[in-house]
Amino acid sequence: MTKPLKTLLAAGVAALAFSAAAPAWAQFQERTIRVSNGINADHPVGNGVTRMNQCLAEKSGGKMKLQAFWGGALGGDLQATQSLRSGTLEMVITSSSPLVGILPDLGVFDLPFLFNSAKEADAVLDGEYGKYVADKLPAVGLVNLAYWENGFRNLTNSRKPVQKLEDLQGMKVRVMQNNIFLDTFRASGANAVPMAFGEVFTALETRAIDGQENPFVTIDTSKFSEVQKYLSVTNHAYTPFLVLYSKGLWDKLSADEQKALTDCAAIGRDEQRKVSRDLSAKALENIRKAGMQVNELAPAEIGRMREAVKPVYERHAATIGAETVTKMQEALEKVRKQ
Ligand code: TK8
Repeated sequence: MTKPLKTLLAAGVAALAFSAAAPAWAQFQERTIRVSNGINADHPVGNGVTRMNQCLAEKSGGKMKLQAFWGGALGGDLQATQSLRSGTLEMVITSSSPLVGILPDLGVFDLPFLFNSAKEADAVLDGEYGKYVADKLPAVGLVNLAYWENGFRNLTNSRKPVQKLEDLQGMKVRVMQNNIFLDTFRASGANAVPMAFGEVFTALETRAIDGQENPFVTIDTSKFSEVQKYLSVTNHAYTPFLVLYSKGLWDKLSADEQKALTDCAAIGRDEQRKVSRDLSAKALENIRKAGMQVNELAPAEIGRMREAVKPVYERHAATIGAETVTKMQEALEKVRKQ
């Protein structure tokens, strides 16, 4: 063996030995990842972010950190998502609903009374179907790390108890910036007003609008009980949170960094969903204690609401995408058989 070859080989062996002995976080850089949130820090998303952060610290040897901003401090959900697309912000945790203008397929999650239980939602979102939708996001400049939970949505208002469909007649209800929610509430007889989440509290307080709809934990942690009197348990839709990363910035991460983020988002998700579900009953209790009147709706009335909004499915199938809707129906059938 010639001397230069020997030296080369030795160097190669040394390099191999070095990489094998190198700490697992060698492929990580110091990164502070900003995360925009519309909700407040005491929402279960806060627990999820804390858990995700611990996980990232372990995997990256303390190099990767999430820095969360709350209460829309970095702008509304849609605005923050656009910042991800232009590569000026790393992450946002948002309901999928305001993003239908970016990816119409996301509208599938807004179809009224789609999921019957959290178990169904988990199975569909964490399974093949969730991946099918998430795979469409890179084309619009976004990467979904996981589906977290906002939850089943319920209606609040300051005017009167809503116990049946007719009570909604002419009521000014804020909906997310989303045609399916708009149509659902119009079909129910309400005067639906699309609005960004950050403007809702003030709009309720000044009575520019009568009501809004969100899950118990969001109603509670956003203090809507201070400006709303009546709550109707409608469970009319389940909204997932998307944990989104900017595709442009994602492509600049190492494979190890990407894997850590994906793995830790799933660990954060499990914690976030657990807290969300544990807290839901407590949130309802807080809402009651804050002086709101809670109305459970008779199953027959919920049935009438379901009937009234049925045409929404037909009207929006083409916009959402026929394949996306059909695949959802198939996924649900499969889950319901299990
Ligand atoms: C929070 C929103 C909110 C959503 C809405 O950022 O807009 O009503 O339900 O929870 O994503």
